[in-house]
Amino acid sequence: MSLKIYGIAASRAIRPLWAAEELGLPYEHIKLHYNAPETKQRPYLDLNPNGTVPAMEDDGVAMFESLAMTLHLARKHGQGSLWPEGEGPQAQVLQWTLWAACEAEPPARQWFQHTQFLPQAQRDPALAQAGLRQAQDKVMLLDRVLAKQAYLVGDAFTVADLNVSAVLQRLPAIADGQAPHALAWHQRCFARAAAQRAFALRDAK
Ligand SMILES: N[C@@H](CCC(=O)N[C@@H](CS)C(=O)NCC(=O)O)C(=O)O
Repeated sequence: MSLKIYGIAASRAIRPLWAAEELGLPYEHIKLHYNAPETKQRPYLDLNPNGTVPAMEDDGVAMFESLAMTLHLARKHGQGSLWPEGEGPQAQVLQWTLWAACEAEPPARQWFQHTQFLPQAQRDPALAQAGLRQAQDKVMLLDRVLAKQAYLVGDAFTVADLNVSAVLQRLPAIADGQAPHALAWHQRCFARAAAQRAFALRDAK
């Protein structure tokens, strides 16, 4: 088995890295920065024609899109654990993953970019505020769901929790003291040994 994950851990590469750690998979981590010129050139573009990180190679299969990578790894190696059994739970994994990508990530990203990521001169406080308000609505939705259950798909951690919590990595700052159920769930996800190992890669050289 050969698994390669391209992209520094302080990027969306954290998502497949976390999934690989959850599944106990051996992998090679190629710590490519998202601003590295190599990401815009071949041979990297053959793996990820978007010129972004992460990219992944699994037994010769090249992939882009971080959340597709976690789903792929979970389905391939995590049957009955990260990838739950049964059509209904599996449908919910897909549902929450697309929700993370389509509904939660855009406003959370807008808020983060206009408060922390972009150079000061490019930040727009109105966009930051609008992003925050929309991201807070998503966190409150999660809070209502997680008031009734410990995890997004039933009572055990699945790749749905990994995907949503990783996309809403900054949920505590977004929630701003609200959403106790979502906050507790987020803490449970990030306290996992595999999450700790993956996030520790951000400090590794
Ligand atoms: N939807 C893609 C987004 C990939 C993406 O935008 N990655 C950022 C780093 S987190 C990047 O490489 N940015 C550099 C660029 O856009 O040139 C995914 O989830 O994999």
